[in-house]
Amino acid sequence: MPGEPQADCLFCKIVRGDVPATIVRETETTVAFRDINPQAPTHVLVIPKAHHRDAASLAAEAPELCADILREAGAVAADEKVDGTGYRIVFNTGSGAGQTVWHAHAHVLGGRGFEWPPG
Ligand code: IU
Repeated sequence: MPGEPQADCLFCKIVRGDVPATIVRETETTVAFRDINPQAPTHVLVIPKAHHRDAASLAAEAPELCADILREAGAVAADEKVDGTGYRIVFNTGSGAGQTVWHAHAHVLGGRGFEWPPG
């Protein structure tokens, strides 16, 4: 069932506290924690506590959580003081785009310059 916790999902385990993570923010519906392999001085992942496999599934199955994630991404950027210079919110969606963890997540990247188009 969409939204149900998955026993073998790494991010569901982080939500449950079964896998350690450096959590920087938490709400009733979301958790934000530092990426273990940071690609920028600020690299935080914002995830829904409910399990949805990617951003498109999340939008279809629980659209209200998309707003929660974007609101938290902005709060992370403010906490990290990268909101003034600008930051990037990335949802890798599908393996061809680099998604490796099949639990929807927003990367919040900041603290350095960014190029367009992205790599
Ligand atoms: P992706 O968009 O699915 O590739 O992002 C998954 C991210 O999860 C990636 O940046 C990893 O470094 C990160 N990550 C993590 O923070 N903690 C972990 O235990 C594992 C992956 I495995």
